[in-house]
Amino acid sequence: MITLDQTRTSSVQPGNDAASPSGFDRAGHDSAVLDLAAIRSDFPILAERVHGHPLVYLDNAATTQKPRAVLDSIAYYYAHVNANIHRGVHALSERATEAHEAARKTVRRFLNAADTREIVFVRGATEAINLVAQSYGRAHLGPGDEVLITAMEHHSNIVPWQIVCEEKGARLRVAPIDDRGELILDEFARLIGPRTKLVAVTQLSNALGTVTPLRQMIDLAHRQGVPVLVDGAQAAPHFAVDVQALDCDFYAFSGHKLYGPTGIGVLYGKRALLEAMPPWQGGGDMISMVTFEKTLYNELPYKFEAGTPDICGAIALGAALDYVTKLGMEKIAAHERDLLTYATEKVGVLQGVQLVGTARERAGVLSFVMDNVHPHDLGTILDREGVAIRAGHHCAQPVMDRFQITATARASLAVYNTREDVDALVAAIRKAHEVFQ
Ligand code: 7TS
Repeated sequence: MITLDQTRTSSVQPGNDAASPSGFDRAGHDSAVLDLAAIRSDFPILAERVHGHPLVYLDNAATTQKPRAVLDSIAYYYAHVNANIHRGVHALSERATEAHEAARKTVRRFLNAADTREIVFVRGATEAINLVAQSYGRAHLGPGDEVLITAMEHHSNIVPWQIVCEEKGARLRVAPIDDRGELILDEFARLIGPRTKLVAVTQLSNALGTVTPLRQMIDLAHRQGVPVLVDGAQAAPHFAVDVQALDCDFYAFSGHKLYGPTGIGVLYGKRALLEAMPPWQGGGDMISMVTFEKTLYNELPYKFEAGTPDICGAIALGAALDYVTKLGMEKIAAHERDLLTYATEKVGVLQGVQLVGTARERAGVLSFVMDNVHPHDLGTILDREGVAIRAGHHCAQPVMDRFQITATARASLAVYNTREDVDALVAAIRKAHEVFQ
């Protein structure tokens, strides 16, 4: 078997788990366990300067930066492996196929799925959800049927359902959230009824940072025999996911928010469900036999992978998952929890600043608005200070409507962020406040 991850970076060397004697956790507050200086040196882009300032990258919910292990895996693939998969009889094609399938096994382990056939490579969370909507949704929805989502979904987990509901005469139901941005679980439970054919919910809101009570939601749906799709685009980068323990029926995530490249993502689906679902795209690789009269479809997961996939992307995603697994998802979660608490305390008390999304369970995301300053202007001023955040509706316009705002400024965290990054954010917000007063 070939391996594409021979370049192990310093932060993931064995025995490197102790707090750094120097660097970012000098005061022991960033993380008791992760060596943040070593981790940061794994990400070459963090050495960039922006408008004369060191880059402070706090737009990780949009996309994360990539560690050298991922960059090297991409370069190695095109220098030593590149060929099309599942079809060549030659050595390179075998190498590419083997590496691609090894990446699928890595994803299976990462999600703790029962079977590699349950792992479908797609372009990202958006495509994963569209796949389920177009395949499962079209097959199961009829007039008067319902799909239940929550009021904190990203557009990717709203619009695909609207499209299929419109086509089938089905109805989209929305479970409300409260003023903190928490799901109102009783209302959610009440909305699951005999017409509900699917529940599709986020595990972590990209606009509010709310972590949803997913186990309870899945139990409530399953009690009524309704399958559950989880949008894990924001959650999977921040804490360990176990699809068997969750007992979710589908789980979607994007590689690029998890330190992997853009253009690759994953749909996990329970095997029995995937087996029964029709393909959604036709083409090469998804068939076992084609005549003009009839086509037999390939076995799982290839039935859902028509055409030449992003081979290199899948392999590089495998490298990204290996990277975070070696760091330890528990340690990543603990570090980011500490950092979010710190950021919430520091930003929450700033003059003229209101946090948007104050759920008791939050991760990775700090959304806020500032008196008299549009989030876009705030984002621009922060950028001049080298601080990258996102401003806007975050593709979650219904969330903005719920809070009667049009946009927020959003700082979002990754494993390489430090208290120094948060301090830079705070200083830049203070500066913006001065400019606009
Ligand atoms: N679901 C959630 C919860 C998301 O936050 C996003 C992207 C998606 C789905 C779609 O992921 P994609 O990789 O298929 O595009 N969210 C964001 C964001 O918050 N800022 O930019 C993209």
